Amino acid sequence: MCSGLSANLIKCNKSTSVRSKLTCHYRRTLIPYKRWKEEVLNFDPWVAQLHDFMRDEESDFFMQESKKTLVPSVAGRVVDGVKYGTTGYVRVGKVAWFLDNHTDPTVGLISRRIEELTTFDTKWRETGPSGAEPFQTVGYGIGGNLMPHMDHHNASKFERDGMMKNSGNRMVTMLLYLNDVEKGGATVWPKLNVSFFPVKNAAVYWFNYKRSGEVDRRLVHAACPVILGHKWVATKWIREKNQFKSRPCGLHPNSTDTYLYI
Ligand SMILES: O=C(O)CCC(=O)C(=O)O
Repeated sequence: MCSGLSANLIKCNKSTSVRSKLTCHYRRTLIPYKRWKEEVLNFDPWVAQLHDFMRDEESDFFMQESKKTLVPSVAGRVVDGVKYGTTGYVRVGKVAWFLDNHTDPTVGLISRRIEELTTFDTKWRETGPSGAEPFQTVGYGIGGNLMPHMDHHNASKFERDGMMKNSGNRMVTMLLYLNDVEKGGATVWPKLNVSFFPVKNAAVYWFNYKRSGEVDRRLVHAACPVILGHKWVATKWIREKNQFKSRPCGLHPNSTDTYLYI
């Protein structure tokens, strides 16, 4: 999957009815005149790419600013007796965090852009329920990767993490690709046979939870090793609780999302 070959082959072999749903269209936003170019990578469950979601200078800002505070990722590791992550996966890469009230307005601007697009509350708040986490950037060097995992936290983290109690779990993942990678570094969803190779300024998003509130395990994903160059991404994890108006629980376990119909 990391080479992209099997995913391309499978895409071609998909039935016409499935392929007909992999559309490109303009996604409406909360701002009446604003649209984003969206390409459906997988219809059910939904995984979609937004073309040119960022501007060069915005992506460059995140990359350059991250370098000042990067620390090795703890994902999948045990640090001071605390286990981070849901399973035995490990990330080989470095991370930095950006609060929305960062002195540079770019951070708040991109957060608001995601809010306009998704209609979800994307604000991180120091106290009380937050709509989302601060941005996390990840820098992967050659060989950098992240093993297959789901993004939601497990129950034990739920109990000890104040944000989990106040804001709920990670409902949506929005991945922003900050640079082009010379070789490797695809994000892959093995159960869906989807591979996405980093494209500077693109964003990809998906729902980790079904509308029934059940974790959607089909969305297990991984970051393939970088073979040549570096890879930089920024992630916004949108939390569940504050989205109850925009994405209410479904009336039956298989309720789908109305956003699928543009
Ligand atoms: O870097 C990627 O392509 C995926 C990152 C990811 O899955 C994560 O940070 O949870």
